[in-house]
Amino acid sequence: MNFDMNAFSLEGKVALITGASHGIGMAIAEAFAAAGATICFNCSSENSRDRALKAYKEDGVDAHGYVCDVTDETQVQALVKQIKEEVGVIDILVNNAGIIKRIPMTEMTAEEFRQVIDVDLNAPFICSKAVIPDMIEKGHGKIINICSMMSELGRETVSAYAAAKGGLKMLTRNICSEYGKYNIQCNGIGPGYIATSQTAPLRERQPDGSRHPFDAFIVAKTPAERWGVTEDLMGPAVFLASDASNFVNGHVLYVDGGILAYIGKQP
Ligand code: NAP
Ligand code: GCO
Repeated sequence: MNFDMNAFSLEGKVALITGASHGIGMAIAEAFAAAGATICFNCSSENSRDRALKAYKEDGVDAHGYVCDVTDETQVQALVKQIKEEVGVIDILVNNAGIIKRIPMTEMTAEEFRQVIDVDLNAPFICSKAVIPDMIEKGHGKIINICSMMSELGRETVSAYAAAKGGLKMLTRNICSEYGKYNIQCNGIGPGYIATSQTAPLRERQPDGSRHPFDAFIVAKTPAERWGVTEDLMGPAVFLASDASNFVNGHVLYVDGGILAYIGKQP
């Protein structure tokens, strides 16, 4: 029996990566482009989109960029329709757009809680609902939800984020359950602690020039003894977007340097 390495190819596929103006989403988009996909991304402002388009072009990626608030179903439905008309039917959706608010729960307002749930959980529902009908008609589809270690663990000040990412793990399993029969695979990627703008506050140098305590904590908790970088997510994302994973469904692939498996270095 021969294995065809083209199983990892994304040639001819149209991918929408939400929130891919920088960070993890941009890395995933660039990996998909390297694998042959046509890249579409959205973000929340024209400035962000235009900066991202310039960055993609500098990296040799001819991306299609859109401004669309993923929490607004009308905007998302219009985005999917516009991409279908301008680029083609979306074969791969990555629900990457996300926010976090680090506030002790008893100090967090209900509105702040709702804002995080809206972007990190309601939006993946809205975006997935928008692309699934065309995936059914086409006979295949890939949905990748960017979950988190907080899909499994809690920690102080991230109650809304953990609730959202825990829910996103179960939404992943439910899309698998409901649409697997249409050859749609919905999986999650659970990044560990990755050096992006979202985690920058956790890595800032202290006034005395020393490392942020959380920075040292994470390195001690990670068997790889380092923070992740966005490049670490590229291969796993291409795998889950490709035909090589057509019998993988409802799974969350943790890309965390081993944190979830490790009790942590003895102090
Ligand atoms: P990031 O650098 O903060 O980027 C977030 C992206 O989401 C930006 O492109 C932002 O667009 C977009 N976005 C936010 N709200 C939006 C909305 N309402 N509509 C459209 N776009 C919106 O984040 P990141 O670190 O790359 O994280 C990306 C994903 O990975 C998130 O879901 C995050 O929860 C998850 N994650 C991150 C880590 C980590 O350690 N960094 C670990 C696990 C999971 P603008 O540029 O317009 O603001
Ligand atoms: C935090 C971090 C984490 C990471 C990520 C870990 O404040 O604990 O932001 O939530 O972003 O989600 O997987």
